Amino acid sequence: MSTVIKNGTVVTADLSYSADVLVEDGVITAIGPNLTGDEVLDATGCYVMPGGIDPHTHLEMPFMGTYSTDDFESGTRAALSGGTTMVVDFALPSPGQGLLDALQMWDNKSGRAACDYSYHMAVTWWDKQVFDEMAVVVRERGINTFKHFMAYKGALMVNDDELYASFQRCAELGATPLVHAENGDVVAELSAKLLAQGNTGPEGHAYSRPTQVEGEATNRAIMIADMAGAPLYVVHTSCEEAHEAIRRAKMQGKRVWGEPLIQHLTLDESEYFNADWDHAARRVMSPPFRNKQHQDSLWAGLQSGTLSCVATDHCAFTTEQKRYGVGDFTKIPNGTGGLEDRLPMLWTYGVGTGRLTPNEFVAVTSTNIAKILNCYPKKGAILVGSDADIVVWDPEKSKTIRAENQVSAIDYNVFEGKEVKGLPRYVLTRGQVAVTDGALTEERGHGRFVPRPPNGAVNTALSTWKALTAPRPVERSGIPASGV
Ligand code: DUC
Ligand code: ZN
Ligand code: ZN
Ligand code: ZN
Repeated sequence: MSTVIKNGTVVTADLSYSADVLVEDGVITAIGPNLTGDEVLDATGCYVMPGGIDPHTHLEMPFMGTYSTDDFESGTRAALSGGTTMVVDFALPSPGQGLLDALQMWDNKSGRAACDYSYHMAVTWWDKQVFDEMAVVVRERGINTFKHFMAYKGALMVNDDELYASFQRCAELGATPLVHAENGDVVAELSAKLLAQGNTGPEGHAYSRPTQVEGEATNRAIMIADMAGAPLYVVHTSCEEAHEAIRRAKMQGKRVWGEPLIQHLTLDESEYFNADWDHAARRVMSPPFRNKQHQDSLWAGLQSGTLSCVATDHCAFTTEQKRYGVGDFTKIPNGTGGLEDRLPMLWTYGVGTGRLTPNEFVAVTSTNIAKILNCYPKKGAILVGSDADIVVWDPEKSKTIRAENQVSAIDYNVFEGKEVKGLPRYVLTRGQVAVTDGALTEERGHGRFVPRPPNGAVNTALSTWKALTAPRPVERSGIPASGV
């Protein structure tokens, strides 16, 4: 069976042009005028773009005494409904658990995925088993990214010696380290102090994680990656201090990428302060929402290219789960949703306001991350031979975001009431039509794992000084008798 998408404008990261797109057996087989196929999808007035790739989700993740509520089924259905055709989830070993053991747990969950997916492997502790298994993860499982938490002290956090060891191992294996960059020691101190002062409400979460904790950790991670000879991908960059560190590193020729979230781009800290308990707690995530100046910095980063990809960190908890933290903000499960709203929100607030071109939109929602993660042009492209992960985007279609209409399994939406203009007309996942005029027609379990081999192109050492200062014994004529 073949499907042809007719009369649309193909929009990729670098080109816009009129053409039909032919899909056969899940793959794009022709792009050009006057194509025919068994099934015809009308794209008149629409943009034909690579489906979105969300590089940052936590589906059915054990976390803070509970599990995130959207699983691989509801999460990937939510993704497809909003034009996202691939998610990259974090396989998270509990400290002491083997990496391969954790991967098995994730494999047991991901069989229900309706769209394609991949994993980042988290390094939450360090010893020889982790060192050895990292090679298996890269070479046999096709995972070339390792995530490190610099926060969540006493749980997921790794220290600087562990970061340095793991980053070096990534460099050896041709893998890319990722960091959640917040100074977990300072967060723990500030949290304890706030609670002792009687600040127990959700706003305490924001006070406990000022932008400095993120700026410091981002800078530290960049320097450690530099010494280890590894590139670095910084997840959920939310503030100017972190963006500044990334900008500076890029200007120095270091291979560092920053990933703002759609939540940080469009929602601000007033959500914690001018709100009732449930409203504020539902928006507790790490890093927290920031003020308008930080938002402006993130938009400037997307416009200038110093920030590379827009993600969601989709980690959805119900109101009931959020209420575990009544009386102690440190017990509110951290996380917000966004999988189905990322593309419409970024289009509305990015393209609709003139900050981004449609081509830049494709770059930051799909193509850039496909290249960084080394699954381009299978994903992130409209090219002959690419997977037919396609969104037919209607720039005139609009809606008001309402939790009662969402696909996600939770009972609220952090974007409630926002008007979005720009929505999918059709979404194809490896050629299968999963959305028709906004209605889901996806197939449970259609999703396949996307292997990502080591990426020689991006995995070059950051520093040129390393070559000049490689350790070698220095020949000296005189040896002091003792002491100095
Ligand atoms: N931040 C969140 O808000 N949730 C999941 C993990 C994280 O780092
Ligand atoms: Zn994180
Ligand atoms: Zn996350
Ligand atoms: Zn299928």
